[in-house]
Amino acid sequence: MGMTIAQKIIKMHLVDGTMEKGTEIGLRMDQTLTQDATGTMAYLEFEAMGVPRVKTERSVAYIDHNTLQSGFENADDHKFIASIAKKHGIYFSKAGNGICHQVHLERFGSPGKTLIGSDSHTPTGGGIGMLAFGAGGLDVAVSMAGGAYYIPMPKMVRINLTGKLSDWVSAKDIILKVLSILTVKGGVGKIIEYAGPGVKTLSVPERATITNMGAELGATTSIFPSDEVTKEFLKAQGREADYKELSSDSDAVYDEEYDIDLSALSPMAAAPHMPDKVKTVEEFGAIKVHQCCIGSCTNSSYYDMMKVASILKGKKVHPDVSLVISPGSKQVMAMLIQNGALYDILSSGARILECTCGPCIGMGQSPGSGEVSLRTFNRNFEGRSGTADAQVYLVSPETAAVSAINGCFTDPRTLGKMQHIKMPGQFLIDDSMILKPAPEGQDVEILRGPNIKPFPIGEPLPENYAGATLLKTGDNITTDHILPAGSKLLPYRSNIPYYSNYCFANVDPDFPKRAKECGGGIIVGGTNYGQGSSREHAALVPLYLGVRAVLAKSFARIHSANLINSGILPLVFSDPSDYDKINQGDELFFPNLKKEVEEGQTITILNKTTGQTIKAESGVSGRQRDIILAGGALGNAKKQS
Ligand code: MIC
Ligand code: SF4
Repeated sequence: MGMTIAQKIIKMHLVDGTMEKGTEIGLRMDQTLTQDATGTMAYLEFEAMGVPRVKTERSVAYIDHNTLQSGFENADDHKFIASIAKKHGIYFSKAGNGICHQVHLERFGSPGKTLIGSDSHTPTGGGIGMLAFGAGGLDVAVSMAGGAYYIPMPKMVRINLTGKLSDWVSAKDIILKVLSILTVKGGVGKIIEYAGPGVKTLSVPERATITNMGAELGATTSIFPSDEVTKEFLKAQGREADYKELSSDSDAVYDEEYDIDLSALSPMAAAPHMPDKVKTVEEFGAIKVHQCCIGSCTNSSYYDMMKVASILKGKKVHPDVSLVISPGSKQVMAMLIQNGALYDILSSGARILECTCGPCIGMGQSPGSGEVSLRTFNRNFEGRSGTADAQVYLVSPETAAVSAINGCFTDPRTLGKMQHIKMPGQFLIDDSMILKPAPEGQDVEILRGPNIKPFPIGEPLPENYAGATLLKTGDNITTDHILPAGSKLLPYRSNIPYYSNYCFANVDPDFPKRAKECGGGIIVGGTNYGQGSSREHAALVPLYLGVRAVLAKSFARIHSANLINSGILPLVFSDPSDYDKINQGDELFFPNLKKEVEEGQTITILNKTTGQTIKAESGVSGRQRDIILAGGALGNAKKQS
């Protein structure tokens, strides 16, 4: 039987298990990446493993999320990461060099290779034919140490692209269309593969926009074939030697197939506060706009910026709009300066930010109260911008730029004829902000600032457990709900005790106090609990506050793995309607917890407040069972050593 692209890469990297749908497989990771907001924790965990040198082909540490350095905390954390990188064989991309996913695509991404990153948008690498996964820091640390990365063998989905995008319709509109079909839960447990004659009409950055937002589908990852377009991109980056052709076999079997005719698409937008609340820009009408932000790992490539510059050239931003633009990398910025496009952008009245995540993760540029912000980013979760009642829409760079000029939501097709942007035959290559590690064996001092506090380690699973329902949430709770980021909190990613004061801050600010008073307990959630980012802090902080289990209708993949790694048990209601049998504050009792987990049985839960019985499944693999029983992955590793 023929194979899909993903199956071929999986087969070449399989070190544990068999490629049977739903069963756990272990994959060798060729490359790893970290960013600063998750990196400190990942490297602390790597240090705890006692491995002197990374065992991957290439590992890179990026500083791109919090570069404000508004206090000593970040500056110190960045020094810690730099010194760890130097010592252990990791390349270090300095603050200002660009957003991890954009730089990785430009300088390191390689078709057919596996990549794991402590950031949920690592699947951006799928645009260049990599099998790239977002994961918690601990899983990345294990991969750096040479261990396998475990996932349930995913289902295969094929999205068949035909036709060609019309003028003013872009890659962002394709992925928004996919989100409107599959929703934010539709990709869970699946790898999305793009295929068909439409593929060759899309450049590598356009493909990367699409695979980037596969994270918003909840997909395990997304991937494009590697073809002549990929080869040209790599050649223009001076890396033709990294090229490898990749395509699926003609008789490959997919679990689901969808067709999208690119020529039939219109500019799209996702309404507040979910990436799948998609309609066409036209359908939204001329809503007044206060802010437009162009950038993020989704839409900050040279190609995107040139399209924006061509729209802004000779025009002025509307007096009531703030237009902020963050090019994705130093390479992009330098090329815009060199060819004069930055002048066109600047003269329009746009504000230029550093080449970082910036407003995407709430590092400034929070909109005013109730204001409308159009963003080319990938997430518009409530409060993520830093303003609780801001109305954030996700749009393409074209829609953002033209709306910034008009002061209201505008379909870019109203601009008439479009100037076509050509991909450069040669990118400007200057890797001077990527520092090479020290030679093996060289003495390197690790610089550890006072912001780095010890992280919590879970306790082995008790025979039975009694605890209060500390919180009951609805569906689609994001990690931004569980643990907000933004400029005020991002400096404390290495300081779990401090960060814990903000757990569920935008959902129920009393949660941390209540959790401490009750001596810990249980969280009850709806469907897709923990969607969004890969931040393992969304598990480590609840662990610090004494949370022992999360009982939900379903979980997002990365968060569920992070809970297990931390030693918190993710449990799924056997009957989803049992969700109604628990109220916040109810006392729950798990009479045979350890035995039932050990034996892979259904878990019995007694609601002592109402007298009702509830059943739940732990659904963990044998490997995960050992981790849970030991109280988390680090505890388990210690037990084994
Ligand atoms: C995000 O987009 O939410 C982040 C910030 O990049 C996160 C990682 C983090 O929380 O540090 C992600 O996507 O994994
Ligand atoms: Fe950075 Fe935003 Fe991309 Fe996350 S989604 S990596 S915060 S640009």
